[in-house]
Amino acid sequence: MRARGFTLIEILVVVAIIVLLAAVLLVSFSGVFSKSENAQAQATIETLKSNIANFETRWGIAPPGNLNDLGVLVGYPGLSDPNNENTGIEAMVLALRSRREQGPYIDAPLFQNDKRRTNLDIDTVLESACAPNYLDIEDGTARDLFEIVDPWGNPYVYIDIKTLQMGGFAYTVTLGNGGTVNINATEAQDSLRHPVTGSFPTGYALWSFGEDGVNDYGRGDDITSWPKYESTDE
Ligand SMILES: [Ca+2]
Ligand SMILES: [Ca+2]
Ligand SMILES: [Ca+2]
Repeated sequence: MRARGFTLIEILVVVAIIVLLAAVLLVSFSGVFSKSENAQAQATIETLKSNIANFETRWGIAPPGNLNDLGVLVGYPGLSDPNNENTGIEAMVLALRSRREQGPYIDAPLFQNDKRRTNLDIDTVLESACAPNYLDIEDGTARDLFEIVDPWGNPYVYIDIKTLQMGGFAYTVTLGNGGTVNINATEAQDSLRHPVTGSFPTGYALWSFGEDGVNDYGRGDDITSWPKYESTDE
């Protein structure tokens, strides 16, 4: 019996199997990655939900979703978003930064994470509003009107329920890629109303546009602070 090498066919079969395995692994890994981004987005929402709950315990209401209402709440009625961009999340983050009533409430690791905390529309809050008798923002910290962004670089959207019920608001969300998306009251009210009960999420609505970067007002692939509605019309 003489030793023989592999035939060409045998080698080709082995190579084909290796290529197939690599392809399968690649596909399943990319699935894992997008799943882990969704999980990350949901985890950030859960963190903010618990921060909001702490604020709510002390102040009796969820953080206002616009700077005018936040100004009224802290006794500085002149407060407003200088550029009408990213308004909801900015007001919420600013409220959670207040040291009043045993704040700040915002999760420190989240707030200190430069990949999660940005200021895409480059705006600031008035210095006088940061004083101890108003917002009481920690001395020496930035006066930026920060947003918290999802794993795809887009700001979360936040609307408190009073603002949602009142309607009449409209502002722009600045996306991570420089694009913009309009948020308006009528569309928000239509989409955030439960298709069967007709009620809004309790207290506030906080959502990510999801992997597609398109605002579905909490439907589609969006990631939400409330239990997502079963789709009735899709
Ligand atoms: Ca802004
Ligand atoms: Ca901003
Ligand atoms: Ca979406």
